[in-house]
Amino acid sequence: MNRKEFLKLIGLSGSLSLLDPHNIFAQFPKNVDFAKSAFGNDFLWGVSTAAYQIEGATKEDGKSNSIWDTFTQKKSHIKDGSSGEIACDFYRNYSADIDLVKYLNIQAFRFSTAWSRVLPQGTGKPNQKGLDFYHRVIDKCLQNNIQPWLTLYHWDIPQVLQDKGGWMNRDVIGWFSEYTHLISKTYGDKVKDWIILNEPTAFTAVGYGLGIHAPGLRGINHLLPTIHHAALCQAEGGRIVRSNVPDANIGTTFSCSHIMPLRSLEKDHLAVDRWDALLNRLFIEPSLGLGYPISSLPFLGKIEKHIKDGDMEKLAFEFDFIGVQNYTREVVKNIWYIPYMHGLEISPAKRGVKEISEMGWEVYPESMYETLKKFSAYKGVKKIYITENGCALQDEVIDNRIHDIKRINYFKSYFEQILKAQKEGINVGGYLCWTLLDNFEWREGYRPRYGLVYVDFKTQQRIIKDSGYWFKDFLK
Ligand code: GCO
Repeated sequence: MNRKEFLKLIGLSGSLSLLDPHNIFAQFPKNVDFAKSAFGNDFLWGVSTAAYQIEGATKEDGKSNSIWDTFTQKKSHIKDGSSGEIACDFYRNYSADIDLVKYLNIQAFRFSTAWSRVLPQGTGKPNQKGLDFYHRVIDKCLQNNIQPWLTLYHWDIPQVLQDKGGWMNRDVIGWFSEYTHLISKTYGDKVKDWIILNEPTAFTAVGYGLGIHAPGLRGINHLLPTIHHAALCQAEGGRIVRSNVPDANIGTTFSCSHIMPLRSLEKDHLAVDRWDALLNRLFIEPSLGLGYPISSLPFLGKIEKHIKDGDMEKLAFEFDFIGVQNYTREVVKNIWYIPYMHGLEISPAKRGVKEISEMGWEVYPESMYETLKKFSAYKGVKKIYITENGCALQDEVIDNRIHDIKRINYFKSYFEQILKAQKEGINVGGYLCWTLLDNFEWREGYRPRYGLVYVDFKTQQRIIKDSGYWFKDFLK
């Protein structure tokens, strides 16, 4: 089969066609390039970050410990024994870093507020120095004509609240409501784009189910109440921002993966259904009034003992947009002895896939199109922003440059898929790249680099990568 036949087969004929999209690390064909205008003039281009991953200053100006400060004290929890104690020192470098956002022609800067910086006790007396920091960040964005996008929760609940059970304790609804009220009242006159939770499936399942993220708890007795309370906070946070910031654009984000069966066997398709319920449906469907996907994932049924009268209605909130965060696909095989899921994701390496990121994730551009198609199919979804997407690489400095052509090709091949979705009428409002600066990649530490800008963590020097210059040129 020749290239033309292959492209026709996978429906990628025409001017925007690629070489074999699974081999995007090949030199990108020169005759294909994207003008920003192809996405529409009101398409928003941004970049996403998160407090614990970039700020550092974890004990400064009154900030108390978050669960990640505690979790990283045990060196073995993180693959390189590191922590976010310094990270990118964004707490001090925020002004120059936001100047970089401007220099790269990026229109929106997504950041998260650290709950333990503004409410060191979790609730009660605010820490003015913490509040003042985010005023400085927001004001710097506005001075640079950059839209600040504020994420309320990016995984860092204060340790003092975790000591009372954290997300497992139903009191978290009150705690989170107080925090959301404070932040939306404080910044609502300057911030119009709000994200309530970042990837609830990730922080609940990985932190309270598998135990490999903070707070390091395992088992469904920790996981199920956590899921329900996070889902209630997802909607309650929306209602609070809605009432405090009447002109707000309110959304929440979901980690999303395109899931495919390893074999065309009924039992592998059923395994896909179970993984899809956990990875994709678990939090969006309650927010749409559809309840939890228990029929596809029977063990979820035990969540019902945590549901009180009126909760099911309270799970729903009419978001203005949803944030889709897609990087890759999962390929799943039925394995009966795996508890609860009775299936496992078969790694790209085991499947003989060559294009793998530094996270061990397959580069599979079609996952973006399939994810956009899937989530836009929900009746209640009004608009989608891609609030995270990017490629982790090792990145090497050569003569003060980083020639990360693989990351440029990653962007182009995923952009191709966004365009394809838009052409089919899917309402995608923008793309916020993960991420501006190389930063603390949770359990992976600092090895996987995602930034458009390289960070030398010994000197805190920033070096714009070739992908950063490409982005700047693309967005000019
Ligand atoms: C996530 C988090 C980010 C990660 C990013 C790269 O989606 O896991 O929101 O904090 O750093 O996704 O893995």
